[in-house]
Amino acid sequence: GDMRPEILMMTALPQWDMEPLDAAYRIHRYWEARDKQALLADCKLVRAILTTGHIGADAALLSALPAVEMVACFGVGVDGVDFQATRARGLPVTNTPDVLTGDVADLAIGLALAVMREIPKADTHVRSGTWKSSELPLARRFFGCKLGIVGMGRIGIATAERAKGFGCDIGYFNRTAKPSLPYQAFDTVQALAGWADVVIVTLAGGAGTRAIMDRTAIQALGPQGFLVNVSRGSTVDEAALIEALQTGGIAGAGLDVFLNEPNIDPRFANLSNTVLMPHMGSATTETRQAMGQLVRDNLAAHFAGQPLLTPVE
Ligand code: 8YV
Repeated sequence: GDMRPEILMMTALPQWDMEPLDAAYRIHRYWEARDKQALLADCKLVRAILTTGHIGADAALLSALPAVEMVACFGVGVDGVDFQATRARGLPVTNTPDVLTGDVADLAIGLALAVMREIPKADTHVRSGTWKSSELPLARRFFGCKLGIVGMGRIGIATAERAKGFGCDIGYFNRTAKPSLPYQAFDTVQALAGWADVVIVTLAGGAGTRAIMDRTAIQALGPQGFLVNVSRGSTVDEAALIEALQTGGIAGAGLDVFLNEPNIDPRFANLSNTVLMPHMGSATTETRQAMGQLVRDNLAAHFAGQPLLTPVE
C-alpha cells in the first residue's frame, strides 16, 4: 500500500516544493477543497500540518486532526498558531527563521527609500508623460536620518546593519533591553517615534504586540515622520495610521503588511503618501527556495525521528 505519511497543506507552495512533497507524502490540499469539512473528515490519519505562520493552525483545525504530530510553518512568524492548543496536545511547531532575515531587512530599507524618495510616484510621473508639463515636489533625504526600529530581533538587527551603511542614527524599542547592541535604546515606542524621522516595525505578530504602534506613537512621529511596516498589520493601530495619513499627521508610510490581507482597508488605495506591497518581504526566488527546503527538512526530520531543525517550541 501507500506508505507515505499523510500531511495537510493549508496553502500551495511553489512547484519546486510540491514535487518533492508529493513524492514523500500523501497530501490533503486544504486550499483546493470546496467543502472544507468534507476534506477534514478525510484527514483522520494526517500526521503533520504544513501551513504558514499567519494562516496558522487554530484550535478547531487541530481538534479535527486526531493523529496530528507536528505543525510546520513556511515563514518565521507563527502568530496564526494556537499555541495553547498545540501545547495541550504536545505538538512541536517549526518555522523558517534566518533564511528570510536578509530579504525582509532589504525590503524594510527599500520601503523607507521608496516612500521618502517617492520612487513609485516618480515612476508614474515618467510613464504618464506628466514630466513634460510639471515637476514633482522635492522628496526627503534618507541617508543620515534618525531611524527607529521597533522590535530588535533578527530582522530588526539586520535592518539596523543595513541602515548603518546609509549613515543613519539608529534607535530602537524592544520589550527586553539588548545592552550588547551599539544602538540607542528607548523605553517606549512613543519616545522612539518622537525622536525618529522614520520608524520601521520589525516585531513578531500576535497578541503580545497588538497595536504596539498605537495612536499616540503614530502622532509622536509627527507631520515630517515616516512609518514602515514589514511585520504584521496587527502591530500598528491601522485606523489611527489611516487617519494620520489622511490628515497629514505623518508624512507617509511604506507598508508590506495589513490587517485582513488580502482584503485590506480600501482607504489605503486613495492615500498618495503611501507605498503599498502585497506581503512580499520574503518573496525572492532564493529565499522562498531556502524556506521551502527548511520546511521539507523539518518534516523529514520529524518522520525520521530526528531532532527538528528549527523548532519554535
Ligand atoms: C510568509 C511571513 O510566511 O515569514 C513570515 O512570517 O510573513 C512570510 O514569509 C510567506 O509570505 C508565506 O505566506
